[in-house]
Amino acid sequence: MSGYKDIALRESSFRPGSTLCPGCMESIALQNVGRVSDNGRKTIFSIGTSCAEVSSLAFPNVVAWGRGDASPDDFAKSFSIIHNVFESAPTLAEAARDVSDILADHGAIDRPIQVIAASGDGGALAIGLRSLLHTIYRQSRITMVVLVNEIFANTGFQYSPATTPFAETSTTPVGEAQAGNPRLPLDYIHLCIAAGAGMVAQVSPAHGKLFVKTIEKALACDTTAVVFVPAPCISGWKFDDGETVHLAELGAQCGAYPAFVWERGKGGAVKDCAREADDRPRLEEFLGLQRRFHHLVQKDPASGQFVARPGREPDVERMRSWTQSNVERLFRLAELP
Ligand SMILES: Cc1ncc(C[n+]2csc(CCOP(=O)(O)OP(=O)(O)O)c2C)c(N)n1
Ligand code: SF4
Repeated sequence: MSGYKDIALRESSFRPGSTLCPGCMESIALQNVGRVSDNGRKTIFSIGTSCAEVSSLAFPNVVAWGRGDASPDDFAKSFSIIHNVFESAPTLAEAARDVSDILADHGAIDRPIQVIAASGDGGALAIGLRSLLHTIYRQSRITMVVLVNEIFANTGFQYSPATTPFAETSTTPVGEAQAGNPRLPLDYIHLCIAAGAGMVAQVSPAHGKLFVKTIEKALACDTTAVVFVPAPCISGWKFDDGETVHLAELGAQCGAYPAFVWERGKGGAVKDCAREADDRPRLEEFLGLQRRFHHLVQKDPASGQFVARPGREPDVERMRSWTQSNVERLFRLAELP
């Protein structure tokens, strides 16, 4: 394992020039993944259609990937990226892994190659869930990074299987018939463990060192490692400039998406999120910072705190009980060997 400072000073393969929204967590996450993976191994990166892809690979205008001035002959610095359709990032990564391994077995290359795939939660958990589960099931030695902004952002902010209950999206509107998203999110961490992943984590760059160390561990995993990155989306979640990292941290601490790292054979842990609700930050503060929950909470002028809107108390209580069950679920999953 490398030192945090050493990693922080590396050159990232995710370079300036993308057209991701300013303040997008995906940009921070990819910059960090790009730094950790600058470790002396050739990297093959497979990315499915998503904000991160359309905003960084609009050839020939924007190609925000690469290893800068590295000589094309420098194998250790070399970087390849495969753009692919929405649902196929893990499958193509698996193919790249297999070809690399065959070339290594036949002596055509003498250095290890690392293969990383990335998708949004729509790509990985809706249309691409089958691809992801089968890549895991086949124990392909890839690192899968799922950027979870909880929506299909680049096609118009539709809900996904990762959308938080009650969130307003373009396909789960707030109205008389429903108060935002009526569904519970898919239990995707459990699914990946059950499918046979070697490592499953949920962590964002708001947990700086933990994020970097988790990506480093995932790259060293000898089967499929899946890292879900909670990714506050300024345009879809509708929060103020400068709140991206704060929201990522608050959401983790209040139980909406606790930081979690699990390794097969070793078990896991929930980090920076208390099991008891009273020991966590108030859920209303997390909701109040995002206009996708404007129908649930409002600011109390007297206390300056966010509180349930009159008549919405039962919905906020439902959110609280979902959050508690979410936290309990992760503590239980952490105990799996
Ligand atoms: C087979 C297929 N269906 C639909 C689309 C259109 N499409 C492209 S990106 C996208 C949504 C991506 O959502 P997500 O994976 O969550 O990434 P985000 O845009 O949120 O970053 C959709 C529906 C497509 N490219 N291919
Ligand atoms: S729409 Fe959301 S996920 Fe997409 S680039 Fe903007 S902030 Fe990032």
